[in-house]
Amino acid sequence: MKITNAYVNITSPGRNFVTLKIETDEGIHGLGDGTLNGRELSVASYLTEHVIPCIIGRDPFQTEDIWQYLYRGAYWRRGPVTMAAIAAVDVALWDIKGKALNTPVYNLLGGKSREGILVYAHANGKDIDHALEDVARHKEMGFKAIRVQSGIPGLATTYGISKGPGRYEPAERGLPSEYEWSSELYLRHVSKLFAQVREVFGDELHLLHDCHHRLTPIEAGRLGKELEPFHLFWMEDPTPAELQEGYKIIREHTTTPIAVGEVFNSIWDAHDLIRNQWIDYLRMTLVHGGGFTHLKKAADFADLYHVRTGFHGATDLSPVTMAAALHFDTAIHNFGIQELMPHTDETDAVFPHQYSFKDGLMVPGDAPGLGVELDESLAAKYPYQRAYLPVNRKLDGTLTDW
Ligand code: KDG
Ligand code: MG
Repeated sequence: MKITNAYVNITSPGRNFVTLKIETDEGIHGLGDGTLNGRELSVASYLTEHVIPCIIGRDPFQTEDIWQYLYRGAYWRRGPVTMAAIAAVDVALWDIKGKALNTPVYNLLGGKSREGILVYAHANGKDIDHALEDVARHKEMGFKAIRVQSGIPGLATTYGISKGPGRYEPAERGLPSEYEWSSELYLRHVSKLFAQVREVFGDELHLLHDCHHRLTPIEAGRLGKELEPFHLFWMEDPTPAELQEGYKIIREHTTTPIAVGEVFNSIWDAHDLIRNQWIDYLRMTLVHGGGFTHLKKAADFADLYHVRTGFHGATDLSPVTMAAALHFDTAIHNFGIQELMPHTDETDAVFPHQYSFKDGLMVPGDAPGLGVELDESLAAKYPYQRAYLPVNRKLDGTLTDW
């Protein structure tokens, strides 16, 4: 089999998505996601200008060789744009392999290790009462694991909370908006939120929380310690992770499990975190971490150190990534949990898919390949619209991590 054609589709059914379609001489095609929130056109251009010309004529079954060619062959290694582009190719090729062999991708990754994938939902509210209502709503929908975020008294905006009545979406159309931040106000508030959630909902529910890279290591250690009585499933991205040994400080102060890595794009971003056992869950996922070929190696390495996966699954990861993640989650041994932030109905219509949710679990479906398609004529009705993630400033105006 030979790759005969490949092209990028950009569509915005509620938010922007970059999808690579690879076609072959046997009439089989595959899809890969290359969406990088707020930087979508860079990946599209990297694919169109630099990657697609190099893969035409190759055998789509050679996923390892093509991965190495695109990674080592570029000379310039890693980085979110490069790795999202490589991921788009890699995931599309595994989709082709599955379709050609008439089997779901999870069978090519080791077969079923479980019957259903534990997923966590997002509950949020402008204050604790509204957050509690949203937890109740998600519990009613069947979720067994729920991430809880709430507005912080004294701050007009914060991560994870919708500004208006609509659902929360991290990227906003137009140029970046500015949010405000105070670690002091936040730290005063979070344990009150979780004390109430446990009081109202008891001990059964798995609870998660995302600090979204805003604390220093010692602040994160303090927060983790304060949250111990509420036994969280995890505390996510407590501090930026470029300085991996920062996590040693957090680990020394708390037994609250730590998840990190949604902005990682290679195992080298997490090597020290894993081998020193400073984290419990790795969030780097397929679209930003180089696809199945690299993530399988990263997950196998993490398994040796008792680190499990907890893949990023926000709305900026397209249904192609969600399908791919569910195949991966089904097959690997050290799966932990999968994030689920549902897409808009328009997005689900543009990407018809086989995966489904029931009683707190998801399944990828048994269609050959990934079980997700792109309706290109519907996609054409939603042209790209510029959108950015917000930026964050401390109360004195200093720019900080969002
Ligand atoms: O593109 C950024 C979002 O995906 C991110 O803000 C969402 O932190 C996030 C999460 O945990 O889903
Ligand atoms: Mg996060």
